[in-house]
Amino acid sequence: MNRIFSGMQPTRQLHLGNYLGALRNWVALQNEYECIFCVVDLHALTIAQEPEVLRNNIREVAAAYIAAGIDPDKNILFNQSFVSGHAELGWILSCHTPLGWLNRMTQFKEKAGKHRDMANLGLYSYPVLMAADILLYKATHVPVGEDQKQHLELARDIAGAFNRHYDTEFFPLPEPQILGEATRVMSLRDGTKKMSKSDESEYSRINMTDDADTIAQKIRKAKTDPEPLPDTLEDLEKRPEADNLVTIYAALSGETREQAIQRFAGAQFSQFKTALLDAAVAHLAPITQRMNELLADKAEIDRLLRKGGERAEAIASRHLAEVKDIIGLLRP
Ligand code: AQP
Repeated sequence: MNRIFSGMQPTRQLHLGNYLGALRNWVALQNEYECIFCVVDLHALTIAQEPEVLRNNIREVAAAYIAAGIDPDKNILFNQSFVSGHAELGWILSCHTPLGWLNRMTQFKEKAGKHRDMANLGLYSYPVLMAADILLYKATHVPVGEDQKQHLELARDIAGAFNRHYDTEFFPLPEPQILGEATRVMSLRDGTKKMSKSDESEYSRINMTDDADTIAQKIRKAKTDPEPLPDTLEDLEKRPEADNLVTIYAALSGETREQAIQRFAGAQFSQFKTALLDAAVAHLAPITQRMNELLADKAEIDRLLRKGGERAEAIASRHLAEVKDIIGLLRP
């Protein structure tokens, strides 16, 4: 059976990178797979959180999923901390993960920066918890943006190590699904840096909650270069900021990058940016409006998350019991 698991951290507001790199693909995939979509709130604890802000961010991410088109009845939609099996399997898998594998993770190096000794253990072992999230449901496919590819490879390695150690085929090796034109959306301020929730500059990203004026301002201020747009992908790829904006346009308008570059070959950025911001507003405005409607009834979001959590728990507890049998733990 093919089963999808994927999630997003409620660290701050979701942005266009999260949407184009992952969420939009989930919406399309929900018709082909059995899907489990999670708000990975335990992962959010790897950075300092204000309890009330975290609570609201969890609801906001859930609202973004639903507003973007995820059906909470058809799919399982819940927050990670509802199911304690994530943390429990995370511990078990951490005992099967050599430190050397974690030392290779580039995201930890980037996020920990120069003060690696001060980074918390959770940030370091984050990819093991992510492996547990996926394997707890024996998910076969994981739709993510390109930045998560290395973590997905580690999840496969951990699943393989577990299976070999216990001479079993218990865990499937999960396949990454990196789909669409915009698998790595870059910062609007620097075309060589990923668009990220944690970037200090608000102008580096378009948030899913931005209104039309804010989107327009951010796109107008987006970094570009002085040349008009080129007419080949080859020339575009030498210009990171232009490449990023054309990629975003293509993804929003449902074209390929090749089609988008043909359409705007020789255009000045002022003209292109008007088309881009129109496409961004047309695409995001209905989602933002729906999100705001959903967020007006927090109790209903909490109810949906609880309901999804109960469905997730039923699968997770069965698999965790099987893992305990395999590794020799006595069950209550
Ligand atoms: N810039 C991006 N382009 C394409 N996809 C992206 N994703 C994230 N940024 C981009 C994808 O969104 C999903 C959820 O990501 P996450 O919330 O787990 O955290 P992240 O990957 O660490 O994303 P951020 O926005 O950079 O968050 P912070 O700053 O908190 O670390 C994943 O599928 C991811 O690939």
